[in-house]
Amino acid sequence: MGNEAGGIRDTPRQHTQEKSRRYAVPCTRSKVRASAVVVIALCLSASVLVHAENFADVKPSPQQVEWQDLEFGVIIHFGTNTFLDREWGDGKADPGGFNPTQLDAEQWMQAIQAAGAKYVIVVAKHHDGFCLWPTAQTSYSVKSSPWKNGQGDLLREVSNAARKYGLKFGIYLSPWDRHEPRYDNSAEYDKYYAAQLDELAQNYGELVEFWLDGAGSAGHVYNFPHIIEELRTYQPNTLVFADTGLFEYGDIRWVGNEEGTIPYENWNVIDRHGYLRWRPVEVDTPLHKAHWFWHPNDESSLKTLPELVSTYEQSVGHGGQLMLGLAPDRRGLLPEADVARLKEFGAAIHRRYGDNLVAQRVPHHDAANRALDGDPDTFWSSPPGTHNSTLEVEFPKPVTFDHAIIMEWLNDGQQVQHFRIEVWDGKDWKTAVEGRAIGHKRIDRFAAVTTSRVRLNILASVAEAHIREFQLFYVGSLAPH
Ligand code: FUL
Repeated sequence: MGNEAGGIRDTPRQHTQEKSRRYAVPCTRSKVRASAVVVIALCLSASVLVHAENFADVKPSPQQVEWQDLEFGVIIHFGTNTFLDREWGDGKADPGGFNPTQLDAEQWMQAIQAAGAKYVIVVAKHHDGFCLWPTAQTSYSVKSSPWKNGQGDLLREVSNAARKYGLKFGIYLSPWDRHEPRYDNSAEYDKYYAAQLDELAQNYGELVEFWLDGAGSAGHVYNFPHIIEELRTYQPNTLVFADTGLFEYGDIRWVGNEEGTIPYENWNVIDRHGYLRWRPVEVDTPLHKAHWFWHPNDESSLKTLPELVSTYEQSVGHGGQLMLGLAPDRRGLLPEADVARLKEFGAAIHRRYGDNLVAQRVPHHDAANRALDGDPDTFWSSPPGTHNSTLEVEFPKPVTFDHAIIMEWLNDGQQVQHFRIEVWDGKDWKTAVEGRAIGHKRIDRFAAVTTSRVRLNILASVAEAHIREFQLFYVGSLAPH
């Protein structure tokens, strides 16, 4: 990989660009080795030409399938920044300032559960280097803070609480470290980072996701191949999130913005410098606009309910994963207003998508029922060898709807490449929605229609279409739009 020059950025606002910068990894090859590598590369590319990969042939791993089903997680930022009104700490904060007096991880989990999220990522160490667990690698941690007289372990508390509430648990460990003196020596810092990762990977149970963030690291050399090997040794099923700069190491890709939207079309397979991989997308966005950490007098930045619903529809509803940023306050609690908003959010999603009108259909006990039964664990396959097919729903009396959810069974790859939702007006099929990618979940909004016949018309699928669910809803004036 190339080693792009660039100093450490010092303002959070710049980090979106930072994420797109490339990390450097060590390169020790001699010229002789380099020519051998060229010969091997030519042979490999010849065999690649013979066995050309096709987008449609690439399938997810079982871990990716399971992770995509989670749909919605949260990421928690808490640390010395919380007490200093900062987003990016400079690494000089006194651990003595970290003293939440009412910390209650179960309060966090209750709010997270009410929002409908399925997993929790904790920022174990942010760019300031302060560690929320009593690591043996540095004293710059909760061990040196007054919280629980230096006896606390925030990761233990959060991982226990998460599991108690049926939520999966994961970790963010910032590579960029503004406190650790070894950061200036790449090889030494690699050892430090890998040792911390070992602690996290071995002591807090199964990690659903490991967040590898590129912010701040431009120009620094890391031995990521080794670091990821360490992680995989103890956590073979963890999915690594990686932003653009760490493209090679990720199982999940960054969406490229922090606004909470996935631009269409969203295909799960991407080209990684000449080879194709299944890389589902994750959308990270904070509950408070542009703030990952808690700040005093910041109530006005709390996203409104319509904003959150729109974020949901443009992330989960565009076939991706929503990662919502939450920030406990100086008490160690999620602020009451945030808790209330999370609860409203969960309730609003349930209200909009809790009453699937397809349940009112004329029952036909054929294979198509598996896409209409409201159970995403069953799916309908169009007849073998087909590249187009239709799935029709008939109602005993006309129903009115204005939203649809379609879910594709992805285990065998993303097959559907063009479809329409069509309604029968008594004479003809009229198009309500026309789209390309479906993917894990697709939510479409359209002008309300009233009909007793509707169909999903798959105009093109690479192989048989596999549909887990085709659902219809009337949202109407349900606030928010
Ligand atoms: C970014 C970081 O720089 C932010 O501070 C935050 O942690 C976000 C989730 O990732 O890259």
